Amino acid sequence: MKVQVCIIGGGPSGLLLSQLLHLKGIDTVVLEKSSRDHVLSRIRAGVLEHGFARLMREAQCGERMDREGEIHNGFEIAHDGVLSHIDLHKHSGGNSVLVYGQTELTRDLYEARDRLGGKVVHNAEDVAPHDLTSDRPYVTYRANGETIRVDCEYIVGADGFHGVSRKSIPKDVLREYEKVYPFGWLGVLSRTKPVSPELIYVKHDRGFALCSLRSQVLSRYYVQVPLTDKVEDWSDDAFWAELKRRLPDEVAARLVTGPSIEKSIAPLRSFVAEPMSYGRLFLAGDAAHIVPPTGARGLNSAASDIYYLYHAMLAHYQQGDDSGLKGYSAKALARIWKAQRFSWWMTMMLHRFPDRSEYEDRLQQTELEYLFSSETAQRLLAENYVGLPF
Ligand code: FAS
Ligand code: PHB
Repeated sequence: MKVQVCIIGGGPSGLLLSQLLHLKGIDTVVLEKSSRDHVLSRIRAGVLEHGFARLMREAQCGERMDREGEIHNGFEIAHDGVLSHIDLHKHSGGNSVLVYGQTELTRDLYEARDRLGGKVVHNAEDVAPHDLTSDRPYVTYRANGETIRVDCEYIVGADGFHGVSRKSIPKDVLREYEKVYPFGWLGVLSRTKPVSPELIYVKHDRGFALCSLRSQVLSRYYVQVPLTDKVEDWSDDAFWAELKRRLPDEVAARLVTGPSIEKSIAPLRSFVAEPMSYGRLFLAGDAAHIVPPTGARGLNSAASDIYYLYHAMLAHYQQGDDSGLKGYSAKALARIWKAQRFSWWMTMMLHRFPDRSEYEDRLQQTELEYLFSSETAQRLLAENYVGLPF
């Protein structure tokens, strides 16, 4: 097989880039190690920056997102038993976010690839990039017991945190920055009416909680749990009881509970790999960076990588201009680190840290008090949450 761009990973990053390049006549293939059903079985992000939504529309994949997604102009922070509203629309100069689940977004991308006849290979085993520093790189993978070679001009590693791409960059070239948090998020998806029309982030002495949604009949809730907890330790009843303990009374009183249709524990980490390119390999999305989901930056950070890489590839193929490819890593990292900072800040402000000093606890309380007393602080939060410019 010979293509211009070989994309490793059929998650949102890889699919979105493949779709955008295809629409400009650039030939790609996506190599995904799992089945499509497995990719679509994962419950992940729920909030899209307006920049991500714009990219989906440019990729001709925004129709159902715009029909079924919910525009949110703000969210609540619950603390000390009361709700305080953050007006994103007012404090970000008129921007908002779109609440639309990553699962549905990925489904839309797959269907768009099918409509265009895009090449997506599922169950690709032992995917391996080769000759990254040559001008004729290639990728091999195994399917039905035979090894297949994909000759290409560029390789995009969009294969997530556990993928093969980042690990293909030599150890003496790659620098990794990481912070692991001493807790995880236990998440539940339930076919129940959301407790609130807007998201509620909860700071409580028992730990963080989050009330989110996928639609008016599908709710997504999280509670902070110790890293030692296992999902089988948590019955549905135990989850609902703990969530109610952390919510303000009037919110807990109207919480509609029901059976979980998905329940999982995700550890929280902050991670960045530099550089995000090596020879003809370019990393995008979770392959290069991870944030704690507190700031809803995970999937959204992938969007700016895809935007930069898309325009860099266009400049190369349409004008023979390689400045975008040469400058991709520095440009992507500049925005990635701002998303890292914001996600770290939201996480430090809202979670319970078991080994924190009393001084640090008071500082955390002061962070919230300052936020609610200062429109400047709220503008800072809002401009990051709706998405910094690409
Ligand atoms: P992905 O990991 O989504 O996709 C990578 C793809 O590459 C996968 O399909 C994988 O099967 C494939 N792959 C891996 N190795 C391969 C190989 N060797 N060969 C071929 N294919 C390979 N973000 C938020 O904004 N809000 C949230 O609430 C949130 N919750 C999350 C919960 C969990 C448990 C996780 C893991 C992440 C969460 N995220 C959240 C972040 C998440 O949404 C990511 O940012 C998003 O999936 C990034 O998309 P991709 O970069 O495409 O990576
Ligand atoms: C979600 O709906 O899954 C979600 C929303 C906002 C976050 C994290 C997760 O900050």
